[in-house]
Amino acid sequence: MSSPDFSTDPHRRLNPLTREWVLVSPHRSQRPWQGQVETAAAPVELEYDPACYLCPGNARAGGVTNPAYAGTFVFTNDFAALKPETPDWAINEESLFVATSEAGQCRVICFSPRHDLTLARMDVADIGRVVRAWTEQYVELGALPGIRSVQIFENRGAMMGCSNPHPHGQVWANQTLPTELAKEVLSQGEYYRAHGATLLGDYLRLELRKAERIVCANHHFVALVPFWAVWPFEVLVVSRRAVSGLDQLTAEEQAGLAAILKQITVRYDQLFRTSFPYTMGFHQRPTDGAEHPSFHLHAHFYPPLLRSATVKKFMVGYEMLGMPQRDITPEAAAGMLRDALPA
Ligand code: H2U
Ligand code: ZN
Repeated sequence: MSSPDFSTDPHRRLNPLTREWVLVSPHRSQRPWQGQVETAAAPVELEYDPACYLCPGNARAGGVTNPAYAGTFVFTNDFAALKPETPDWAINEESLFVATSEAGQCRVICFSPRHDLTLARMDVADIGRVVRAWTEQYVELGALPGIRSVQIFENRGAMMGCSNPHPHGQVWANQTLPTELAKEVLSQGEYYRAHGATLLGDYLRLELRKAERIVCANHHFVALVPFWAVWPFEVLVVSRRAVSGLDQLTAEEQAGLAAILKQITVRYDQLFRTSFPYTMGFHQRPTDGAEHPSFHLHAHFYPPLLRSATVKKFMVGYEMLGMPQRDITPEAAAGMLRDALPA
């Protein structure tokens, strides 16, 4: 066996959180593109949009009027995918028709009353208020009987299916563990039992030593392009201290999280010279009452843009039928994000 050359040889990398593989084909980033070209999102200029259903004082699609809120604002999703009063049932016909009812709640969190802001354009103190709102929602929804997981996320940009440029995110809380969280609970649990430390804590220590994929860091959080990244400029944000949820962060760590979120989103906007689209969200311990010391709080950023603001990655062909694949290596992407801002 010869020694690996990550920058030229096609190879597979393992994601230890999900136990899924990604095919890395570094040489392919040179290929020409004559396919669909997206238009880069222009920044929103209006501080208040009378037609926006999230701006303070405006009527929402469901008919309710928003209060004249000044900070963050949380409301129950008017078109919730999950509802608390769902009747309880399960079917299983010969293991081929299997279904169970699913109860839960969905909420929307406005990050700011200002229609024209994004996390990248907000100041760190205001992002800190968003971190506290996320924490309150995790605690409040997680404490409800029958709620075993709380998923906090943000869809940013029309390309990611975001319905409105007003800065906002969502929380879905439900009875069972969604697929991605279930995979991470399993692998982190097994790792913890075998090694007596969290998987992401050990991984972070190695990444800091290698210093190849780190994008930015502060005293409490590190942002890096994971070794197993699938999306072109995917970023993983990991807490330096092994905590299992936002509720275990100290006030200083909350501020550290707010600061690193600003760092990442500003780098994205700088590198692509656009209001950068992504889906981001937190993975936290299930809220089933168990302690889950194996679970290490983190956030994933999944941006669809490839190379430029106008070329988007599609998960098609081999990726739908076989496995995910990437062209630009995580090492190269991390370097570009690092260089997007002066050190
Ligand atoms: P995005 O985060 O993907 O943009 O979705 C916004 C959510 O806001 C979406 O789930 C909800 C939609 O159901 N919504 C309301 O609850 N009330 C409204 O008036 C419009 C949108
Ligand atoms: Zn608005």
